[in-house]
Amino acid sequence: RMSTHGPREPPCLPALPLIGSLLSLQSPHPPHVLFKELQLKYGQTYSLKLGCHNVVIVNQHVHAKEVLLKKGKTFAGRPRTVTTDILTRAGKDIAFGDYSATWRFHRKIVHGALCMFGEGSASIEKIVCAEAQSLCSVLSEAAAVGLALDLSPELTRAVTNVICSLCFNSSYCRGDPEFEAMLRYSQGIVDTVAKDSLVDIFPWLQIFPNADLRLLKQCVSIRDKLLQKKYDEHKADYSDHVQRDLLDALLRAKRSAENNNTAEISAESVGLSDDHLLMTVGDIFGAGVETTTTVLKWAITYLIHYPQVQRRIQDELDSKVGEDRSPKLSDRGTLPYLEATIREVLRIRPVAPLFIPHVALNDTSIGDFTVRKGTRVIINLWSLHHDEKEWENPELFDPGRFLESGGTGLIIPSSSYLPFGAGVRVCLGEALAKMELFLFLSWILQRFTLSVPPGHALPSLEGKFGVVLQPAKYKVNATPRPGWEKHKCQAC
Ligand code: HEM
Ligand code: PLO
Repeated sequence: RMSTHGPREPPCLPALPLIGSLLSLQSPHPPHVLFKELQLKYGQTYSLKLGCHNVVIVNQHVHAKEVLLKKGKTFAGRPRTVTTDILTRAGKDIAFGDYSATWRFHRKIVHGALCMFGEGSASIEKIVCAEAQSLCSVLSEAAAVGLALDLSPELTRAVTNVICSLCFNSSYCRGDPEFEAMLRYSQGIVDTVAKDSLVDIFPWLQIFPNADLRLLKQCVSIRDKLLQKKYDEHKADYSDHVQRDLLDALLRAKRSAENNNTAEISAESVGLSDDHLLMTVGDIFGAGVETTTTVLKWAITYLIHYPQVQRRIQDELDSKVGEDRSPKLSDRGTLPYLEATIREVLRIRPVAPLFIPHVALNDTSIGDFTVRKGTRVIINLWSLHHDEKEWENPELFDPGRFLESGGTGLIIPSSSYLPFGAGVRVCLGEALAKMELFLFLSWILQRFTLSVPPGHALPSLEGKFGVVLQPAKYKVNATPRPGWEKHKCQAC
């Protein structure tokens, strides 16, 4: 028996040879909920074995911040798994790529490009507003004929076109077959990648026929063709003098490394191969679409459940923006209740409830527990955002918790709140996502009141677990608000 004073490992779930703790993980609940419940028995930080891999689960914010911030570099690794290797050509992207010089270099280029075209630039605001306009005219047309809509494809197209402009300087019209194909392959990927499915735990299972793996490979091959087409088009009319988008920024970095023919910084050695470039835009494109769309869908789902919240946002819009003009980015500071609502949606239904697993690059520790090199660390954001010690009534949807008591100033009432992660692996799209969420929601709510059609049940608040936590599909009535009935389709 180990001394109580010496270094000790986190409490471990029962584990058998070969299969590890799999038997203790059988549950009707999705993993983030199960991992939250297991705290009662094993404490806030515990470990388990998935196949032969040691995994530590962190359910509490002090330990989470130690992993992400204080020891960020030590925990900046990513595991290689069967499914993410298929998606990213063995980790040649940013999100699933392991910590390395190549990874740092790509992150830096993308960060620079997003700053230049994205965050805070006037052009991106114009792009988002044009998409919001087009989205609202689709809602108007549907309302005019009394049609209830599944908003998912419309929201996805709006969000896709924003990231499409940033990545490829292009966009899709309604019904574009390439867009329809994208919708299908992307859902296929979300349904099958990186959910700690059995093949990711036991790679040898690949040798057996497996429907999920087949679907993933099919979807990835369609995606790769689309990315390759964009890449070839860009290469064909690339110029050093104009930088239209993210892909141009990546191509420029590649050219400059190639011209700089010294041995240390050749294009290959810093990881600027065609594969790397393709996988990096693939990441930003995929993340740009699936995350923001998912949050918009959750926001609308909650607004339908809580009409009083919807009304209060509309009151705020009426008094601060009025009905003679559309909302702008510069209105963000004057619409705190909308901002608080967005924060609350990101709390109660985090897009990535388990983040992406981190890996310890050296022997290290979390709190008093020792952690060996190679251990996978899963931050359970669901536990952080539903921690009863940190949040009053955590299951309740209440944007008011992000407002000063009585006042209108915004606050973050608990440090157990990390919707975009933190540190070395923090989300690259946070600023862009927040801009889009603000503009799309303010445009929609200025013009429409959202509800389920009479006689329909309220949409489920239970998410479908995957690499992102998605709400179920349902139909929505968008009723024009007084003064907005007259506005017919103007944008198309
Ligand atoms: C990573 C959240 C939107 C690009 C992440 C992580 C989270 C997150 C929790 C993982 C952090 C970790 O593993 O420690 C969100 C949320 C979004 C959003 C809540 C929307 C509201 C976006 C957008 C983009 C993006 C729009 C693209 C422009 C990325 C990338 C990574 C990432 C590339 C991987 C970073 C790395 O591993 O180094 N995001 N994200 N995200 N996000 Fe986002
Ligand atoms: C979404 C489906 C796309 O077809 C491919 C893709 C690429 C990047 C992934 C994204 C998917 C899901 C959300 C991820 C993103 C990278 C960072 C982001 C995992 C699988 C988050 C929230 O961590």
